Amino acid sequence: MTNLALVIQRWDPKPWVERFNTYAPELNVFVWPAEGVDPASVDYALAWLPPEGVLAGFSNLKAVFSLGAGVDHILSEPKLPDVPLVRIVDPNLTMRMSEYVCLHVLMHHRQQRHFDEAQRKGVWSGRKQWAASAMRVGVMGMGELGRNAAEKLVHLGFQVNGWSNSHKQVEGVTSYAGQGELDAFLAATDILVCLLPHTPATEGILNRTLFRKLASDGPLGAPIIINAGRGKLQVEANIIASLDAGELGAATLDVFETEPLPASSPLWNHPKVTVTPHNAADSEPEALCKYILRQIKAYESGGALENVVDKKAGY
Ligand code: NDP
Ligand code: OXD
Repeated sequence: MTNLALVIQRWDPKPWVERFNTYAPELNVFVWPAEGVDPASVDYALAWLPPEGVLAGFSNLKAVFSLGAGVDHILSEPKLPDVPLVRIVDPNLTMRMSEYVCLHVLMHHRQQRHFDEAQRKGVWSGRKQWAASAMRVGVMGMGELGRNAAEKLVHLGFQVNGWSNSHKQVEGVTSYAGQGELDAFLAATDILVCLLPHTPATEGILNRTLFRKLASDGPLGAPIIINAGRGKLQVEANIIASLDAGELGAATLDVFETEPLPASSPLWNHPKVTVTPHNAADSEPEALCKYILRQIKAYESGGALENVVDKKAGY
């Protein structure tokens, strides 16, 4: 019998168990900690925010699956077993992220926050509106998610630039790469969309020094940031300082230094901030169970795993 342990914090594991039982009744799926189950019998760990030390206790593990696209929550485990770490790359998740990016880029571009406020006050208040082609959107992180979002933004008519470790060829998108081209990328960005992973190299990258390098001559008067990558990429005190100083015009934040966002955070009530609860691209058990099961089936039959993480790179 092949044993799958769901090691999940903050999410309800029930829908995952139900889907695995429906699609692969021949596998033994249980939520960890599972009474009476020997950790040495676990073949595959399916993890979201696994508590420290749990994965290290599975001594005969064949692979770890992250239940999300990000893997920082697993790579932070000091004694991670030396087995392949697989992450989610799935159209369902990718499309959700592109929906989120388009929604928030358009919300800022169309100045919807102003109209919401005007409606609340009962004021008929028009504003000058630009075509998408007047707006430069910069996507930091041109991986699976960034690339798809960039393509959608091109279709909407925006001028789109992308920044990543290596250069990319995406139709309609100007590619920038590495530290050497970061300043030029920022100087050409009115709306910054961050879809970077959290690694030692990216931690705190969204800081005041970076915000001051964004274009300040765009149609909206001040640059906008949208972060749906990870909270540890951003310095929240710097975001607030830059918003208050007018260096940033507004921010949409889906991820936070501490999650859930503490009730005491000034971000909750800041007039220029839109907060969403780390749900830009939820992991949907129905779609993702099928992806994981397809991979396990192939691996058990001698095939290769897909989307294996380069642990040294950290993403
Ligand atoms: P990928 O690994 O496919 O892409 C990561 C991109 O970031 C790559 O283009 C990579 O460059 C670039 N990158 C990494 N490090 C650096 C660096 N130091 N400097 C410049 N570029 C860098 O990841 P995904 O697109 O699948 O996911 C991105 C992140 O989105 C996840 O790690 C996760 O944190 C977040 N996420 C958030 C969700 C949410 O609901 N808020 C949902 C899902 C994911 P290169 O291509 O050259 O290697
Ligand atoms: C992910 C996430 O990494 O939901 O998939 O944050």
